[in-house]
Amino acid sequence: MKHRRFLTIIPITLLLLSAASYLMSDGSKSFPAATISDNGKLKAVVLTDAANNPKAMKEQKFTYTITDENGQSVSGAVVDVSLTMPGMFCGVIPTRMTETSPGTYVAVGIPVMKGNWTAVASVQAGSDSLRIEHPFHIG
Ligand SMILES: [Cu+2]
Repeated sequence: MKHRRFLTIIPITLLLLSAASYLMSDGSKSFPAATISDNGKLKAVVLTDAANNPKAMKEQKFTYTITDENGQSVSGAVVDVSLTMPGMFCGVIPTRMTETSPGTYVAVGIPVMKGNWTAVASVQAGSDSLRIEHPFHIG
């Protein structure tokens, strides 16, 4: 009898453990690696640097690829990116921007705490502008 009771405890324990690990998981899987924004004039694709396991207080890279309505790379655009936490008041974190090749812009910034973040970018190319919000998670 004792043995049988013990055997029923195991699946219940496993169930509780899996529920706990689900609740404690950081939910980063629900965040897209890439975000696309297209207004017919400008198109921006943002990629989180997945190789750099995102950590608070560490530099994080975001790569923006900007193209025009013909799919041509847009170089010389002003791409301004800042990092914010939706629903929190921990401020707006600036990033530094480098156009690493024509149409490819890399923003580097430091998310200061764990949680859900948004990289908010405004792109200005000539008279065209585009806004793109890229959600990401810092575990
Ligand atoms: Cu915060």
